[in-house]
Amino acid sequence: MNIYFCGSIRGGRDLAETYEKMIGLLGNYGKVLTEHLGSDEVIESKDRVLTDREIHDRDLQWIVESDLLVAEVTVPSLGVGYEIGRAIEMGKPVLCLFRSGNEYALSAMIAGSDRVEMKYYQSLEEVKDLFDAFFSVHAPHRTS
Ligand code: 6K6
Repeated sequence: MNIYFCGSIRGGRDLAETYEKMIGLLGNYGKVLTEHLGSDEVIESKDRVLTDREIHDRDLQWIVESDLLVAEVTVPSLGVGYEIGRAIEMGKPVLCLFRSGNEYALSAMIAGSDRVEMKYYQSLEEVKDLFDAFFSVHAPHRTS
């Protein structure tokens, strides 16, 4: 089970710690192809050596290779929105998570899409339950 996790990079890193924790949880269900999203240090060092074209093409290829996509959508990010749209076009299951009770507003293009599973959370405990529910539908016979 290949999992593509999305979280804001150039859109802002306010929730980087949350991304790291979510990536840790997702490791219980499969291989997270975008593990670097939880670490500012890794992003900083890799950003210097890859061109934007290389990042775009590699990430799109990873979406192709993924069984599903999980996106933390609280901090608005063009890249995350783009990845969600591309994954939908490819027919991948998409789970979007928005942390309630913060200063950010969620785009209607995500909140209003019937092609994503839109979920709201406040704690990581809730996220665990949301992951269990999502993977029990989309990866019911997983071995890892
Ligand atoms: C880090 C590690 C390797 O290369 C880097 C440099 N930058 C990026 N690396 C990987 N994915 C990226 C990078 N920049 C954007 N993305 C993708 O877009 C990620 O998959 C995120 O989900 C999303 C973030 O988009 P912005 O618009 O917030 O940057």
